[in-house]
Amino acid sequence: STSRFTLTRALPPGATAAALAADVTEGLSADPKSLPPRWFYDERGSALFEEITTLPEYYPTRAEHEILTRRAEDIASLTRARTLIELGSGSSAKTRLLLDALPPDLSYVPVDVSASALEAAGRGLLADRPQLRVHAMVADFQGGLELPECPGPRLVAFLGGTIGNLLPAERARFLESLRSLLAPGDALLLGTDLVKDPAVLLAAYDDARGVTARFNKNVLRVLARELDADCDPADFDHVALWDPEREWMEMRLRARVALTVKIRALGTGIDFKPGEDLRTEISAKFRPGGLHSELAAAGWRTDGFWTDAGGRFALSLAFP
Ligand code: AVJ
Repeated sequence: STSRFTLTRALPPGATAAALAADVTEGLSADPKSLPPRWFYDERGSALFEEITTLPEYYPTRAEHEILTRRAEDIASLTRARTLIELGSGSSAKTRLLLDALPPDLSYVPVDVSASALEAAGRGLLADRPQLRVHAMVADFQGGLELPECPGPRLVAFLGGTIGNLLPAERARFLESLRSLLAPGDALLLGTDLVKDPAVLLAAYDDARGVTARFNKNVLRVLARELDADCDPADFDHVALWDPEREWMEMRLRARVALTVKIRALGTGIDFKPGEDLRTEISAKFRPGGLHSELAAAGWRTDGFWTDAGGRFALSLAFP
């Protein structure tokens, strides 16, 4: 099965550390302070996210799974895809639903920043699929993708609602550059969380067992390990809030007291006032009309739009 698995590194070694240093330098000296959410996902953070997806309050994963269960066959026949490219591949439960509806000799291209996640997921999928080929790509899909030569039509899946982690301008740029990468006949399957009762959203981002709080604070451990920072997770509170104007959830880390986070690798210290926030994530929630116009503005024609029975989450199928 070795010949059916290849792994390409589109990220030069050290690129990740340099990107973290740049994000920290920029985000922690800004006012208000912020960090991009991609830094949550080291091994521990990825495991905590997997745990979040099983919590009673965190509905998006189950809602999206419900839609895929019902619609995978439609997606396969509407796209006739021979290559599936999955951005931010994560766990493979949802991937399996798509793979099982697509042709058995499919080329599967999972794209992720974590080589170890790609290895584990890729090999697991190959085990019971003798005709599948996996071309894993270590890449940061926000920084311009280079896709391997694979048969068309190609279906790009960007699931989970992760597009909501981008600011509106970043989203527009991302959707445009993705479209320019694809050819006529290729397609995009986009998962988006929908606007709903703020109480439901707040519970999903601040669960009773505190798993999301641990996930949020995990970024402090990443800073401690990668940049020799001396931050103590116990000095911060987990905060989830709904922004009704911009219709996004935010996660923040709120300093309990005045403190200075020394970042030895960068030779700096970051001062927090008591109660000062560091924004660690936005997670935008969409309305069908707004989503459709964002896709159209980036040159996509939406041909499929499906929600779960509860109307909580949506999958859109769009063509360049
Ligand atoms: C994996 C980015 C879709 O935004 O809901 C889970 C991450 N943050 N709980 C999301 C997350 C807080 C999740 N995404």
